[in-house]
Amino acid sequence: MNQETKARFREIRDKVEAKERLSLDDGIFLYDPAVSLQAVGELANLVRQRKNGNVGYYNINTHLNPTNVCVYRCRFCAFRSDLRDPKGYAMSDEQILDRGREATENGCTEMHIVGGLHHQKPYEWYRNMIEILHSEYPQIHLKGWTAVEINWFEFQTKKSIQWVLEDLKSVGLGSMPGGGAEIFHPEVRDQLCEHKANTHAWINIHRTAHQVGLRTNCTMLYGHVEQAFHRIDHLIRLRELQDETGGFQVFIPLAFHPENTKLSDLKKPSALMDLRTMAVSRLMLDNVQHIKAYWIMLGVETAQAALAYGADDIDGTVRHELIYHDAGATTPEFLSIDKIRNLISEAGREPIERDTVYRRVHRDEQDFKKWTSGESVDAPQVATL
Ligand code: V47
Repeated sequence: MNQETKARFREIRDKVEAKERLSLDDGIFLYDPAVSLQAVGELANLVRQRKNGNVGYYNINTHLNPTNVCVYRCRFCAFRSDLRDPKGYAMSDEQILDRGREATENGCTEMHIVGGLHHQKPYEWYRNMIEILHSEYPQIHLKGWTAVEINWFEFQTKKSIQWVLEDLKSVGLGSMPGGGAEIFHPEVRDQLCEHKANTHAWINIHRTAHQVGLRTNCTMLYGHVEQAFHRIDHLIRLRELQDETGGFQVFIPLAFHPENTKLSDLKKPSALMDLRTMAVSRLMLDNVQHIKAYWIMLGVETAQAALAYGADDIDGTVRHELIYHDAGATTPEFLSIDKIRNLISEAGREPIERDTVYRRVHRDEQDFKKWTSGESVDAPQVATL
């Protein structure tokens, strides 16, 4: 770094050390290639250590993508299908319940449920899925439906967001994943997915979810047509909602995978870009407790490195993930519990199993499939809404 860059970086480091909030300009500066990635990473690592100690969280989870048929045609998506396409599918209740049984046998604490917006399936189909899974397998936490799906249910039912969320909660929805956020700035969003839930809708749905007592996650899809300004603008919009509600548990930066998408001419972001985005996210989102390095999309090695660049969580063992694997991800289909624990230990962190809402999981030593959730892993003021 030259003298000028060093001096500007020192200003930012002083702010971080003093726990002062970073600005839009600070965030954009941290993306400047002239700023050493190592230096940005070290600063993010300081914040990670301050917030979460020497720990790497994981969970035991599975995915359920009940249909890939979708009314939208997002340009970054390789998963969606038309109804008549041979690839198109929609799962039966029996297939869905089978997944619940398999998850229980594998000791899963969480099922991550997202899919397409199938124009022939009414709201009741989506609701029923939550209801039957929850009544048959009540111990599994159902983290389901992104804001994009909730927006679609609002349209289908002609009811309010609050009504939809309370209705789903009443049949067993436990929390919401962070998908569908992409990039909020309209200059980019309109190029990626002009028809689906807009930024206002995404933010408002998460706000309402927090108000009705559902914790949610948040994401950002990077490495396509956006610039540093759009990424930092996105992070600041999330930070503002978090100031208001405190309902986000974790932020997950999602690296774009171009294969089989309408943007397949673009190159996948580099590992260096992945690590910088992890670190900048940790630094900008001073009010979000956890940052997740989703190993499925980063690859195991980069996810391990990310634990020294601001991330404190690497998601779960994962089974049946389709969104990234359809887009060319070469990561394994799942990781065993031993593997996930080892990769966290190798990165110098203590592996701790958490449940979806960041409570420590205690497993029966004789039978690992039996477990209970204990105390929150977070400080009390962060753990409660
Ligand atoms: O919204 C879709 C992204 C998201 C591609 O909440 C793609 O714990 C890259 O949100 N290349 C869904 N990204 C996944 C998601 C998620 C993942 C893990 C954990 C959590 C959580 C949430 O995946 C979509 C979109 O932003 N996506 N296609 C693609 N080709």
